[in-house]
Amino acid sequence: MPSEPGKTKFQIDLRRHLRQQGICDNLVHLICEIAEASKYVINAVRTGDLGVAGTSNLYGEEQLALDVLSDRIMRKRLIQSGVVCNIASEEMDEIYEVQGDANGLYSVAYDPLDGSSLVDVNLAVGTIVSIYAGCDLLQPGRNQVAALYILYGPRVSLVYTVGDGVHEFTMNHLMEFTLTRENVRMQPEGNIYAPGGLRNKYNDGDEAFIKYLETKGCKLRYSGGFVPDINQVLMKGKGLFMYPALVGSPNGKLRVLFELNPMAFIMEHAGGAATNGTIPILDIKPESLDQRAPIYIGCKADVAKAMEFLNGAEGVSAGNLETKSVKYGSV
Ligand code: AHM
Ligand code: MG
Repeated sequence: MPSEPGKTKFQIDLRRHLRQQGICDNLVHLICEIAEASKYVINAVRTGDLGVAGTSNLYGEEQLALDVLSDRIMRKRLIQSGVVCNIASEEMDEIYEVQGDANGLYSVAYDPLDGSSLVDVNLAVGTIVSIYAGCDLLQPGRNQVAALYILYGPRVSLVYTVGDGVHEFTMNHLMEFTLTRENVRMQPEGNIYAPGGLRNKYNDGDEAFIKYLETKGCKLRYSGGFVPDINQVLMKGKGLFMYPALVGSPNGKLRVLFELNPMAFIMEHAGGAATNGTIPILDIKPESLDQRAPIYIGCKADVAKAMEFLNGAEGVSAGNLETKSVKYGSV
């Protein structure tokens, strides 16, 4: 997309860029409100209480004070936006109904502070957001009208798509998001890999795939934070992130609604791919808010290669999770 006459692309702010996308005013407003909320989240990350909240989320995981605070910041802003009907969050047990009339409104699923356990060791974390038209949140990710994430690293960046290219904005000294990369594109294949999960719980197909990547000379680049790990693959335009099925966790760890769908939507619109090992992430029909799935996401050829290993085409079988659980005991 061309920059406006008289303006370099570095001077284009988020609202102006969104308006150039030809989307409706409500969606522009919603994304800008989420961007505003992120300024309070980053303030909480930088200065907030690092302790536990004393509560747990719907996965039974202990919530940190930062998880709860970030969730409240996001939820309040979404409610007050006036353009949202339903909200789902990784930190809430059920859907929060803001208003019943879906006409012209949006529903939002989000992870307010993904990787929050990394804040106390000062690693990068992020907010991940998925947006649908209307009230239905349990629909395939392909129906998203927008997806974005905000990365809280040495700099704060926001990456979004509304289905027409993927664009990166960076927060400046005035806390405004200005355009830094337009139409981010993935190369066909890459040389970096970010493998999540304990490797001694991998099945034979995933193990063989990792050995293939190592032999090929790919660089290991894994931070433990989904947002920075995906952002690296996306901004370098090459490589792959995976969080596979594990012994004792056949659906992996990451959640379809809050983590996988928005990242898969962004990755596909940048020319990459995302699969659960069988079908594209975006074609999964979620049945519950807490649904998880394995994920392989990044360059098309790398994702296809992972699937070849998983499906036995490279001479190994993926179906050994049971024998592995015997080998390693109950996990
Ligand atoms: P969270 O939503 O509870 O923060 O968990 C998601 C994070 C991701 O950022 C990361 O990819 C993954 O968990 C790492 O998990 P683990 O270290 O447990 O394998
Ligand atoms: Mg998360």
